[in-house]
Amino acid sequence: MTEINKTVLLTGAAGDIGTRLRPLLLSRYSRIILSDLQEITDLADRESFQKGDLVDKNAMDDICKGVDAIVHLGGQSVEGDWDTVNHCNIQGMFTLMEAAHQAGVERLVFASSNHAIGMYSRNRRICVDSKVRPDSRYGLSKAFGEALCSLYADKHGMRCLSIRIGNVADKPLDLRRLSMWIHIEDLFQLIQIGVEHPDLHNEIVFGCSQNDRSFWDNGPAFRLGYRPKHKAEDHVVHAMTNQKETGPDAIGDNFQGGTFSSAEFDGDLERIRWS
Ligand code: 15L
Repeated sequence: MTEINKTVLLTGAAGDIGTRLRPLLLSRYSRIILSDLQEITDLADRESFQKGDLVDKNAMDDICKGVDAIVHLGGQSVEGDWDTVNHCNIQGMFTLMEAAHQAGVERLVFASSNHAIGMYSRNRRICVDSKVRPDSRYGLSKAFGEALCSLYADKHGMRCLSIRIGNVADKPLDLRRLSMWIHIEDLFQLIQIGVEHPDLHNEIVFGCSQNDRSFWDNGPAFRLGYRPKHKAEDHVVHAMTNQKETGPDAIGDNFQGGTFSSAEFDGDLERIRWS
């Protein structure tokens, strides 16, 4: 891949997706700044590490200096209590965004999540214009992040891409993931669109590979040039074998968000199932 001269900041770099992304980012961009609360020591030549708490404005101001694009994976990546989700994903992302704006960072790629729309029935095929329907406090924080991107794109001219990531793994893990799995190389393709596409203003796309059972119409991603290479159906035996072991979830199996939707559920299943 041709290397291009850009400094990319990767937040949440020590996590699973961050670790998978590092070699791909290195294959394309000249300088990668890795940031996380957990120290990363196995640095490659063009990688550097800056420890930073997302809610620490001084640290974020420092980290954003000289950065062309941010790939924001950092924060809380699963459901948590409100204080945790609020601290990491609401206050943290706001602090990062403000620091990025003040430092003149041109682009931000936000790792949003399928859980921003997880209360949709699996019978529904939705598009990015469908209203948000979070399945958890975590999903709610991702909807906030998408709105924050909209604000900073419209008001401050930042170019933003929110990727509603399904599930990143080597293979789809179960029946639900056959609909929303994404291979890391396909995710990287979407990230490249966020970092490089000349006409990007603010877009939301679904982060899924070429999945026959997708719940999502990913038109905006395709219009931006996304051409996923990996297919969930190639791993159907693996996914269904795992599914048998997991067993049913009477509530979660109705919803796109799965166990995130069924956790703490005491709503009216009949009323929402078809809405
Ligand atoms: C997510 O947003 C989480 O970060 C990840 O850990 C998985 O739970 C994924 O969604 C999923 O829905 O499979």
